[in-house]
Amino acid sequence: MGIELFPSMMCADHGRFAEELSALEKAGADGFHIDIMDGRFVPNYAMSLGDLQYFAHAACVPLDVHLMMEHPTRYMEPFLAPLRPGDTVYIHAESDYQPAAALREIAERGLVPGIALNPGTGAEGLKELLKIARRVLVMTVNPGRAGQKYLSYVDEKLAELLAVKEKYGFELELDGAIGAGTIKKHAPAGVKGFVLGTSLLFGKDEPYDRLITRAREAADRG
Ligand code: S6P
Ligand code: MG
Repeated sequence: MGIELFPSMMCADHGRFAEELSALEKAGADGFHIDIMDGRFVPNYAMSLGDLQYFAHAACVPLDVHLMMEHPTRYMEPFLAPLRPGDTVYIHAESDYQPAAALREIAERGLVPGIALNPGTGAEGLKELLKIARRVLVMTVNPGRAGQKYLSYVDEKLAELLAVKEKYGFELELDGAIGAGTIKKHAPAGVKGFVLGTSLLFGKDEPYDRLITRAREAADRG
């Protein structure tokens, strides 16, 4: 099953980004998930613009940039500038009066436009955005922190989005408390991307390559 696995670099060792990047690429990571927080849309800060510039410069695989910021139409530009064609940028549907305009700007720069949805945001009313977004990031925890519990009520919305993903032409990705059981359940249903944080990848006693291989096997066993 062709799933994509994105280590969430806010969970990596920030004092050893070069070693982390190299080990995760060797282990088969499909891209790096970069969490950007503004302290307003979510009550926290994660990776910096400098971190994003470093990964855009050093990574061989695509970046998966998750903007948790208010009004991305006004504030996202510096975070788009370092990116390479094919990198994905997710803005939150809840974060702007004009999310469609933000998605359009991302696409016009040759980047992949993505829409992220808080657990409390339903799929109803998103039809027009789904026509523009090429990827949808379904948050399975309330954004702002790593190490939370998976919110299983989100599964109903996920099923609704899976049912229309071919019609509108987008891929689905899950972010928040992703373990092998989640991958095993949702990959066969058609979820393409999974963000890997402390639940499956970071702070474990096993090497990254073994953990990533096991995550892929979970998808195949589903
Ligand atoms: C949360 C952020 C996520 C986390 C990820 C951590 O605000 O958007 O990308 O980094 O959820 O994974 P885990 O397994 O610790 O929940
Ligand atoms: Mg994220």
